[in-house]
Amino acid sequence: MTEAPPIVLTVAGSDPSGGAGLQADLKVIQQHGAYGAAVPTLITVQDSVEVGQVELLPADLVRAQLSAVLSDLEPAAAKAGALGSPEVARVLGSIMEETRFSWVVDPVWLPSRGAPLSKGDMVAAYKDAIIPYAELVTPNANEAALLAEMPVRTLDDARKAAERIAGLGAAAVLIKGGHLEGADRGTDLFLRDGELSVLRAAAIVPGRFHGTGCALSAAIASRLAFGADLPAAVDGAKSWLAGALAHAFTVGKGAKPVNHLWPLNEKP
Ligand code: PXL
Repeated sequence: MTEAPPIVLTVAGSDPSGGAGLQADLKVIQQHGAYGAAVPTLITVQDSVEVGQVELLPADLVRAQLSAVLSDLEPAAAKAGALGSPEVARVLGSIMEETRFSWVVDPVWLPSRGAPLSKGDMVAAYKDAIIPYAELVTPNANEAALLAEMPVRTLDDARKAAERIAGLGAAAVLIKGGHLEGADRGTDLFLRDGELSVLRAAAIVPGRFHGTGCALSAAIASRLAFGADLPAAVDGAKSWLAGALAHAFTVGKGAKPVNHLWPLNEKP
């Protein structure tokens, strides 16, 4: 008989081009050998070049989906990506408060390529309802600046911001340093139990990519689901992501998606 793999739940937006959001998360979860469950929060109209229309799903519909899944399946870990509205964030937060598995929270508010993915005061909703129940929050520098209410331009700023975000109740913080001055792409700042570390990527892969943050947070959640502790899950996910970037291929006219199925679809 087949042994059941751990279940990883993603709560995120739909990217029909398959590079980011829910579709990407499911591929990453599957590549890690886990079983993916997926609750959509919003629908984007997008291709590999840009995000056009964004339609937010009503909070009651997201609540109903979460109730159905969680009253039946038992995830071992979960990730939250784009939530779209403060109402959805508050619905999810009230559910996170009740769950006993770990949540990796990737605050996705402003994609770099087009229409905003959220409306309303997401920062306040995350601070009140989401961050206190997160095992890990993975903001980029811009999102960290909004959460910490300070400019985040350098690695030193990021250190201070990570401490402020931990002060909001997150068990750990990973600030993705891609755009920080004086930090290489792939250099992130990790804060856990008062201990700060600078994590560097195994390799820096040149190019324009789509869905890097989604892939990283889904990989961390998948590794947690298999029982890794958080520092090991973060390190392992970063190495895995370096491979997924190195093996990326073009699918359309815009940025390349990371290779979610790496190393599964490498030719021997
Ligand atoms: O990569 C951030 C992201 C997350 N989720 C959805 C997206 C995007 C970026 O385009 O569309 C649904």
